[in-house]
Amino acid sequence: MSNKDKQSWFQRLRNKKQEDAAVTEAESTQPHESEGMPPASQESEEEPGAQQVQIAPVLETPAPEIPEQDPDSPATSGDTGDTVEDGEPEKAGSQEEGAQGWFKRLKKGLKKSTSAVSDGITGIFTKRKLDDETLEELEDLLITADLGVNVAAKVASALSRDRFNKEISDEEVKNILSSEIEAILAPVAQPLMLNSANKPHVILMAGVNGAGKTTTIGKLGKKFKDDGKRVMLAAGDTFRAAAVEQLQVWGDRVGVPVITKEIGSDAAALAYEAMERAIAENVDVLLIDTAGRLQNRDELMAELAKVVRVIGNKLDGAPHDTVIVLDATTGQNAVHQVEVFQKLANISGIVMTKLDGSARGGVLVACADKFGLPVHAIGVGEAIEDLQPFDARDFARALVGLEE
Ligand SMILES: Nc1nc2c(ncn2[C@@H]2O[C@H](COP(=O)(O)OP(=O)(O)O)[C@@H](O)[C@H]2O)c(=O)[nH]1
Ligand SMILES: [Mg+2]
Repeated sequence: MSNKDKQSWFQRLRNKKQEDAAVTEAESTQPHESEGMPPASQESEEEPGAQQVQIAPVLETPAPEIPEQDPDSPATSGDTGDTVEDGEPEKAGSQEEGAQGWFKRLKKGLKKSTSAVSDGITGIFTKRKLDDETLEELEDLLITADLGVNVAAKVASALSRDRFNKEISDEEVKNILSSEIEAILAPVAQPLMLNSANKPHVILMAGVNGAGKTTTIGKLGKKFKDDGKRVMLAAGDTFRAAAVEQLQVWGDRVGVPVITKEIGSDAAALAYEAMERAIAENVDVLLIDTAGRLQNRDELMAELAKVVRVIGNKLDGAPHDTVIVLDATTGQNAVHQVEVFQKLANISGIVMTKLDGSARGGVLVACADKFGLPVHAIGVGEAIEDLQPFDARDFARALVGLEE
């Protein structure tokens, strides 16, 4: 495998990070259109694949509020998908800030989660000692911010190790907290790597309806295409007409083929057809969408198992990645979703979306701590550039409100 093959778009984006500072004023003020769910009217005018991936622009307009799902009932609350397609994509064209690095973009996206953590710490540690009382308050704060009981305890013990009964500033607490979070996140920050020996490299996207599967497939498809890969998408959520259409729109937009079947047809049959075509057409990467309805778990489990079996029969070792897409606004429910889907399929990694609309971004730390699964990417908005490679240090520092 050549180095170029090994280099994922994530790594390239990472390299681009350094270049962000150099983005010119002219570039940064140039409007760019919304990528969330492109209106059909734009499709005809747009040359597929012609659009450049923009790295730096940051949206001035606030991210749309994502309604919170009921944390106690993942089965029904996650199923927001059918209405999702009607949602207005984020208006990205009007105003953009000047040259901004990834960090600022991430920080902006995480704003709500950050203020939950950062303001709380300042509140607790202003002119106070690190004692049992403040430690308990800190633990409560971290649990409330969705980092999980285990992470909260770890942080508290790290803090008390050498600072107990001493005065400590909020800034010091934030630094220690961010180091602890970074240590938890570093081992899981692993980009989605395509292996060019896999023809095609098959990625199965799982997760509850509304989590961001289809959108993430569209964004990844665009990035891979821009990386010079032959990309194919498969509309494996055969249950919902809107879901198939939504993927088709992304395919047209990105300029890559989308394999579809009639609504209600067997997802495994669709997967089989997609595999055949992908192999015949020498595709590099096949991204397969799946249904996310959990109302009937047995049915979904059987369907997913069959899809996986069919894919594996067509190509040894496939699917090469089975990625669960999680919606950060669901807080602790995201942890529960991983548990559920691990029983349904052999989950190999995580993408977490909607960190922008959420005050519960800390759940990513809880997931990392609990499952140790690779976190491939995070979504901090609806634009293509808002799907970012996951960087442990950046995330940890942004979350607790520190500078880069
Ligand atoms: N604000 C925000 N919205 C997102 C993000 N990722 C996805 N979405 C939106 O979430 C909604 C549901 O996404 P979709 O891909 O249809 O979910 P699916 O049912 O899992 O396929 C869509 O309106 C997306 O545009 C993100 O990172 N930030
Ligand atoms: Mg979908």
